[in-house]
Amino acid sequence: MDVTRRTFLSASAAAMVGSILLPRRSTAAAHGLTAYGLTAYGLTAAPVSLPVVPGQPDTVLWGYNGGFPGPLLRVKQGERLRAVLRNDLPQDSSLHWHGIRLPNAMDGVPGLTQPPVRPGESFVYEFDCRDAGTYWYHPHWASAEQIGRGLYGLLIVDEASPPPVDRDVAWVLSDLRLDNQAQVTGDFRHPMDLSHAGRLGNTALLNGRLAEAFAVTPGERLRLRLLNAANARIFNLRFAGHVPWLMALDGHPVAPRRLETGEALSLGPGMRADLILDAAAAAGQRHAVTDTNPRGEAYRLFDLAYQDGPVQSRPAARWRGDPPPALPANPVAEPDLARAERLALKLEGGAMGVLTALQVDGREVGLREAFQRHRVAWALNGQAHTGTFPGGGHAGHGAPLFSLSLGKSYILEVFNETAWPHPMHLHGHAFRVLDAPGRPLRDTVLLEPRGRTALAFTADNPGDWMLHCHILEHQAAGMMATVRIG
Ligand SMILES: [Cu+2]
Repeated sequence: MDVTRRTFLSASAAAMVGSILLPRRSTAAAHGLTAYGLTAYGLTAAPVSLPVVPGQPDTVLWGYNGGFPGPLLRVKQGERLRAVLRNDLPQDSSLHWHGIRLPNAMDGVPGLTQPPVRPGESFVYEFDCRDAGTYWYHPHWASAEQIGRGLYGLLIVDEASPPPVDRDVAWVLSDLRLDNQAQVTGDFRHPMDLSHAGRLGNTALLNGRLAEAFAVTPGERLRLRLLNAANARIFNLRFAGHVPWLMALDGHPVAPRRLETGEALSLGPGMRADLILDAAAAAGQRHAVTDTNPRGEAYRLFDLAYQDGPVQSRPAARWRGDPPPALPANPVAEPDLARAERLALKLEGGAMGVLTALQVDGREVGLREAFQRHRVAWALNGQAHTGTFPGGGHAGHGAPLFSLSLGKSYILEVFNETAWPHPMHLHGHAFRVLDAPGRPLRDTVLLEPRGRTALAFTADNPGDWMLHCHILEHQAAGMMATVRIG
């Protein structure tokens, strides 16, 4: 299948979704302007109409440069990225670079790290990409609506020597809540979504399309870069007939290990995983990639469809079964566990919770009143922040939840005292998840209902950083805070 590099698959209503083939440097240079180790992109946020559901009318979305998802940005590790955001939306916006350890002023949180980018205005982001891996960008203004309408894209930072594979492809997983004309419903901040599981879509998407299948070639080795860009859906992926290697989580390498047969790869909103998958079946075969819905029922996302007929590339049979080499570690400072200061973070509130009163922007209120008057349903250590109301920014967060010393190590002990899962995201840093196998470095960690975890990190990036749930309705309904470093 002929696929235009660097763009998402054609606008046709084809049932077969092709790959987003990730370009090597020469192709990227044709789109991003590269000079002296700096790659520059322009990103215009604007309404766009695209075919999402085959056989249905085009869907009106918000996208970057007319695309959904937005264009794939790509730089080499150690290089500098410049991205000029132009806002042609009917409301303010910004760009946040999820997972990138960058200077605070480039973090894209309006009201906290920069003023909002008004309609018709532009903002220049520029920073070094120190860590290789799979990252993404999205607005941090009215995130639930802006991401829920389609504003996001991938940022790939290439290792100096990427592992040899036949194809390097991205799977942006997300969902949309569509009406029967395939239009995005306008019920953002629905009370039920705010206080329960968030805005779950009714149409799960692969690379911005409702997909029947993803085409693979017998014998090829694929590097799959998975992103969960959904507002609230937690993907639990299973690969029938395949045992992919897990290579990286949230951009950071892990010791390669095979997913056990039937083992689910769990990706909460905002999370990424890099896999290496050997396409070992024969031409004509189809194997399902499945997800489970919040009720625990499995459904088919799409099939891995082995091409019938002549093989297009000549995949190297040499891969078959060989363990891939580990990706090189990123230059993240190891936290000093022996000397780390311990901090407790309690996630509270929501439907079926035990929280009865909390502080909303510093004022003590009952949870019922907080919800009715402020649409606040969640708290962190008894505090909720309503910085997203009435606009979409983060002004008025008040005092930081934690004030940390620059360069010191911390262990954040997180207790989920709610009846709901929460993918908790810290900006500007990567932390080690101490109780997960292999203690992976991540920027987002998924807590199960009543679950707990411990996160270790070095507070080596000065500034005011967001700490929030990446179920965007939970964030909007109070589940966010700032962490001050330095
Ligand atoms: Cu949450």
